[in-house]
Amino acid sequence: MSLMRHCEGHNVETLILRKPMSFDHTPKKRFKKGHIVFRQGQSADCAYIIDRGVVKILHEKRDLKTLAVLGEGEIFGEFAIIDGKQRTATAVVEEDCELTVIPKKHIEERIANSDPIVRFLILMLLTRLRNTLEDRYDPINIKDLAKEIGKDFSFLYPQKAIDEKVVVLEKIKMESELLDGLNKRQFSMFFQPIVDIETEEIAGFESLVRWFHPQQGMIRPDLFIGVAEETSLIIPLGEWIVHETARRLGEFMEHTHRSDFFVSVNISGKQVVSPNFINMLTSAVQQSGIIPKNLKLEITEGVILDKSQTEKTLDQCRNLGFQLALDDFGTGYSGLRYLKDFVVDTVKLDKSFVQQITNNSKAAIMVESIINLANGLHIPVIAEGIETIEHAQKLKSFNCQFGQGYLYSRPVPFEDALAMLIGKTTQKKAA
Ligand code: G
Ligand code: G
Ligand code: MN
Repeated sequence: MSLMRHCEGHNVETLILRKPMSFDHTPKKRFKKGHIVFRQGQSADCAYIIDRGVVKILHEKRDLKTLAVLGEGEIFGEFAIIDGKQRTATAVVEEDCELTVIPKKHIEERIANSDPIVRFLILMLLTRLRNTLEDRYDPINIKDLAKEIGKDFSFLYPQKAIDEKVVVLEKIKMESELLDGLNKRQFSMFFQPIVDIETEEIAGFESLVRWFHPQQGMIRPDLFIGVAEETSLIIPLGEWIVHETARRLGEFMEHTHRSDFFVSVNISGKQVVSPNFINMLTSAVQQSGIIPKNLKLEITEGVILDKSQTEKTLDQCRNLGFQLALDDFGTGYSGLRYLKDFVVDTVKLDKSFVQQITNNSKAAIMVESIINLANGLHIPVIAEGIETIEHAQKLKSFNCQFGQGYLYSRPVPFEDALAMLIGKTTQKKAA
């Protein structure tokens, strides 16, 4: 039996006498008592906000059970827009109404731009609600829902095809495991040497976080830093990273007498603008007994959130004696402005440029120009992602002072890094 016939079988004149409205883009609509604004089972093209009057929401399968009585300021008709399915119920004017029409497109656009997990949760909720209304139990197919929100979560599982596994919930799971992992000390800092390209001596290290997950083994930061940044987890994680890096820097300093030795630590944009950032840095310095000058803060231009707040805080860091490095230089669009307006101690040339200098003449010209520019400003350049001797030789011919990459060493645990430092030169392609 169709919903319509079922409804007509009931003796509710108002439902039968008046036709449902058709949508014609008028922003305001006025309706008399008894008018059917829309009917259960119809397709939906808008939602409504009640400016005046009362609207009753009825369910036609439950002897016209009243699901809700809505008044001024309330919204209705949004369910079917959100999940793109038919109307879940019928809306009848109970007291003369003035309604503002909210076009489907406006809601759809907001949903499309919202956090995929929020979208997923809303769709799940609506599916459950539809099940309850219809007194049925359709199992909720998470895979289909994931497809509906159209988001590719394969970045969490790059080794697996997206439809092999239900990955939407994996992201929420990861968030909770991250916090647990932090409490259970599953994180560790690795260190990748930064060398003087001319002498191949170690000038410093970049500290890079690793997560040793009890089931999944070692997880690389590009898989979880983004998740941590989307939540506020990056704040406690980032705090641990800074403290641990500072502690290890202290240990390195006991074995090297070079005052210009440094360890650089990646700072996320969200961390810089967190209210406790400067206190956190100074307490890390105090607890580890290091000097701020030996700690270099790597900031990626792309992650800078609140520009003026970020710049203010970075200035404070500079005044406290910390060094600043512009990470992934070349990939953003305001890198040059930062060089002009900021005191930058180091430029880290992104590996996507460096790795093309031997086979792409444009990349080579750009890299040489960036190095000349930085040298002209007396800012040393660290070229990232050096993998071959040819990369290194070319960079040397461009007067690039420092390099980092698999040619010299991969990121390694602290003990291995210390051994390299004490041995003074790098062991090529160490573990
Ligand atoms: O070490 P690996 O190549 O997997 O790092 C990948 C990226 O993850 C780095 O380029 C860096 O942007 C980010 N990353 C690594 N370690 C840290 C860290 O300790 N803190 C932050 N915020 N990002 C990190
Ligand atoms: O923070 P940043 O985005 O600069 O981190 C650099 C990352 O790049 C490090 O985590 C490191 O694991 C990775 N890396 C370092 N050297 C090389 C390299 O020679 N080749 C490639 N592909 N990656 C590298
Ligand atoms: Mn970095």
